[in-house]
Amino acid sequence: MNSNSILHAERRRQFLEQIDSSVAVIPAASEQTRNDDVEHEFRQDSDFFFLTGFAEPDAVAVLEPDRFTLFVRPRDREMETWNGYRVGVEGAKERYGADEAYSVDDLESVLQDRLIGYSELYFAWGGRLDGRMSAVLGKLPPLHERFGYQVPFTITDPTPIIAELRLRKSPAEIDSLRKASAISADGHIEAMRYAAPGQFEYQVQAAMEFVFRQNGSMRNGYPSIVASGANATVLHYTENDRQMEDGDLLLIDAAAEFGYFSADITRTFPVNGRFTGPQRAVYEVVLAAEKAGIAAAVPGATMRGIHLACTQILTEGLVDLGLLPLGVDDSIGFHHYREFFMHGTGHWLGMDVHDAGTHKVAGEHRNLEAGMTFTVEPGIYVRADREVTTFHLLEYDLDEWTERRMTLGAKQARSLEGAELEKAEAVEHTIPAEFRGIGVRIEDDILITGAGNENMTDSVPVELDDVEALCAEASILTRSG
Ligand SMILES: [Mn+2]
Repeated sequence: MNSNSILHAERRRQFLEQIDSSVAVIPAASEQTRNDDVEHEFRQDSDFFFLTGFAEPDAVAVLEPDRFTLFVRPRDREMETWNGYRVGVEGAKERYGADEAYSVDDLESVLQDRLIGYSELYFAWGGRLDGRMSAVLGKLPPLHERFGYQVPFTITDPTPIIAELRLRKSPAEIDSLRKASAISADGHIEAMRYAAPGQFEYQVQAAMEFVFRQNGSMRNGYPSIVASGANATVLHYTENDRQMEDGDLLLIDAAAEFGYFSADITRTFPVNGRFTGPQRAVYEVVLAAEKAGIAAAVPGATMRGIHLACTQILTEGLVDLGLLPLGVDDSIGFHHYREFFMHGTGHWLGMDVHDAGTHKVAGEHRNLEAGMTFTVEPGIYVRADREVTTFHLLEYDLDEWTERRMTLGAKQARSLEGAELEKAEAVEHTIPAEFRGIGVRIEDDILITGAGNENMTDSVPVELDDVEALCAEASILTRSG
């Protein structure tokens, strides 16, 4: 075993400790057809990769207290000629530390035998293995009835256990995340140099992603958002097909993946290299809010605490800019800031850009610990098409509304929200024209340390003067047109 497979073996040991002499069946991801015999780019399921380090599709891992078994696609000369190399059964043992390995075609027969003797099975229903697992499990009760074999009648989802392990990053994982952050930062820096009026958003994307690849990242952590002008007010805009104009801001939310860990950076800068007055004013508010959020990110704090710190500063700024009708306290109590800042301040970051882990433990906001990594990303988005906005004078608990959205579903929750707001008094407020169509988000990747935090992505400038200076630098790449 190499050092990499030792890392995965240690994770399996930690996982097995949590499931206490039971057995777990963990499936890999499958390829998804794009069209005909062309597949979408494959990326292994993060939980599966976390425990195995094995990157091929269709595999299954079986974890027992004293045995690690991998089911893999068998070597097949013809298939490999067409579709690429397979590690195969022997390679699974030699290179991935499997005690035993089989062709995935033999899953049912081997698994049926393997599950006998256990009273509890860890397996997540709802995936591609459902059919094959129910076939195996359906054959077990008769063996119990006829021969008295112990078979697993309890089936437990292992996902929350793996999520807890993924939430706290080991030193090796932090190294990968730092590397992903550094590569992503370099890409953003190049994007600021490259962007210019007349270029298309996707051309800036290509310049940035060139740097990602050149610096050793095989793929992005998520689809790049390259949103100019009013596109920046669309949170998950990924068309990236607009031709940029003089005077636009460009919001880029993009990051590289390295060693199966993804960074997550957003920067917003002027396409022509100079912020206008209104752009500058909005940007300064978002930057101050981001700094307040990062300052609040210390051991023992909570993601909610960071959100409140950001929201306070952001709302003060929105009031100063004349974007809100009332004072700061009312704007927070009535959640009027949500008209312009409608998302959370951050999320866990790791193998997945929105990484595994709950925000609450036993109903309470989770305390931050050294080794946890997440984003801080306030934003202000002023719709281009809304001259007058209605602000309702209804005080409500954002936690309760969020919970209701989770339990009832967005559609039903929204209609309840609508009905409650409808009954409340409201004020109409004209949105100052100079701010309409401006969207600004600033996002960095934070690691909680023993003493406070480390901003892993602070090599991309955020101060207005530094951003303008960087925009004025020459790109390493040539522009077309
Ligand atoms: Mn993010």
